[in-house]
Amino acid sequence: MSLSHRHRTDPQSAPVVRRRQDGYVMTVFGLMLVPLLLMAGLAVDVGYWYNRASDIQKAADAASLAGVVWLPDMVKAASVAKDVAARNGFDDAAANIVVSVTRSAKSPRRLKVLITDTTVGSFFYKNLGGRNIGLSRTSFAEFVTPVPMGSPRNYFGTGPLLTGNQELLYQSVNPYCTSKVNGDRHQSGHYDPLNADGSTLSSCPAAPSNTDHRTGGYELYIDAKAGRPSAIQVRLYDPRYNESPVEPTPPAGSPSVAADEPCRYVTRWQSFATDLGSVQVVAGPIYYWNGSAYVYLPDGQSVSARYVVRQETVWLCVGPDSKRRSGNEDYTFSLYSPDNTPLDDSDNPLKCSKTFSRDTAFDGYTYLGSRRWNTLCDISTSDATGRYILRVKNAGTTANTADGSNQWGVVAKYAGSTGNGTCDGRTDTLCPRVYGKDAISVFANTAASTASFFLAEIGPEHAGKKLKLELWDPGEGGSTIQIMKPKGTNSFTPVDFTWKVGTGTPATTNTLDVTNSVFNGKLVEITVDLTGYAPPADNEWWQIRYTFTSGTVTDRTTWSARIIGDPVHLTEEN
Ligand SMILES: [Ca+2]
Ligand SMILES: [Ca+2]
Ligand SMILES: [Ca+2]
Ligand SMILES: [Ca+2]
Repeated sequence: MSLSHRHRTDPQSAPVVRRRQDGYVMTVFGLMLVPLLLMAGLAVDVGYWYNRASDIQKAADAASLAGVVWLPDMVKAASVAKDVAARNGFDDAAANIVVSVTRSAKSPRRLKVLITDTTVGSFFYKNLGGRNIGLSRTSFAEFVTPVPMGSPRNYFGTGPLLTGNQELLYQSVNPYCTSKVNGDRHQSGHYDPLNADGSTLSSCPAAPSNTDHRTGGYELYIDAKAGRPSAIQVRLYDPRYNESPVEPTPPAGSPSVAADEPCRYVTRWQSFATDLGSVQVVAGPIYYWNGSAYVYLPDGQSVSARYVVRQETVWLCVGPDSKRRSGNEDYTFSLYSPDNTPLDDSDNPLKCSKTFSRDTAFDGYTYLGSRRWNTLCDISTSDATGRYILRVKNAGTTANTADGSNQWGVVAKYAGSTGNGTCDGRTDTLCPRVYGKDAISVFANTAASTASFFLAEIGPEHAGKKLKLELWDPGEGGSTIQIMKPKGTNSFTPVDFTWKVGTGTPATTNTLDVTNSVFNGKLVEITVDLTGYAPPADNEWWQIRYTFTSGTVTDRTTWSARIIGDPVHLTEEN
């Protein structure tokens, strides 16, 4: 036992075994060396290929992000994308590099960049007889443009002018000194909640105290399409701020006012004697409605303590403006051309501009049954194609008496068109659409007790995201407001939404209760979940629906819409 034990531990016999084992290891190692080397080499190669693919992906991402903002200008988008790819090491001009830039078939605002390196080398694979491999990476970038608002057509703010297709709202910009409580979120200089009852303004600071004030005013876009058949005339309806009627002057004291101007309901101050026994007539025009005499305060007249003053709705056949006090305000309308920096609207070249004072004359032509028109300028067929910016703002006059609202509208019509030249961008690809950019300031007004207005265009590419709506000062005197999504060519259905005011608790509903003017001077923030959203192919426009039990929808308000998320971002496409 000991021998065998000793034998087994015989120092002379051990090397034999060891040699035998060493030989075995050497043999196995020798046998495995090639695959080991191959595997090690492959690991190095795979690592290299991985890094190379990562570099290609990064370059494709950078290229798609840089190019997408130029859509729909595909030539420019491709040029910028390829330039950025080249600067990241993937030059389309190189023999082994292909940079393909195309517009996504699924969204006009999505750019696809495909970068291929056809001859990615290797350290081992090639030496073992392998060939250079090709590596490709794709990137999709999306550019979320501001949500078009207010109108799918080539006009916006024509009130009741278009018989049979009435918008029933005007665009509106209040004088700078009109308190924000009266509905203008971005052009009122200050916010004095007391002013809603007609009290004298307590202040109107030169530097705006309204934190939502926008120095640049409101912005709209006008689409000038490639291949347009003639010049686009940009016509402004009643751009000046002046309530006085155009001829014929409504006959004072007449119960039925005749005028060729559109008649409308207006909210204005009504003065009664303190005992309410008889009507106190203040010097100035008198209009009749429903058998009672109503007056408005003429220039220079201030509200007297002798009167009980309250707001009433009356029917007038004068221009659309509402002037509660004597002050005047100039308004400037400016048109800017498309340029090379599509993400920045502040640097576009000025095409034309006009400032309208109280008595600026209308141009004198009759259009849509009215003579209250001024043509801003034409966009000729040789002018730049793309999105023109129309900017409107008040002059910022700091007279406390400038209190009211300047209603206006715009039509962008082809000079060569027949009839009234109106068109609908949903069915007419060459239609020079006019629409608000991110915020519209409007005066909704109809004799009906229920009315729907075009709110915003939400394309199917926004499915799964969230739509954020903001309604400033909505619905005084009304009952309910609903947000309607498109269901068919011309049909809509209310959506559920979450809403809140300030730091209030969010609530979910499909019908916002606005009774008792609960949102006077307040901002209602609404969020709509677009999960599963799939609009009909021919209608991506949402509406806002008002119901007033009193029988007359009237609201001076500012609406905003945007899609939550980064305006330019990478995305996926299946
Ligand atoms: Ca209000
Ligand atoms: Ca620009
Ligand atoms: Ca006006
Ligand atoms: Ca309002």
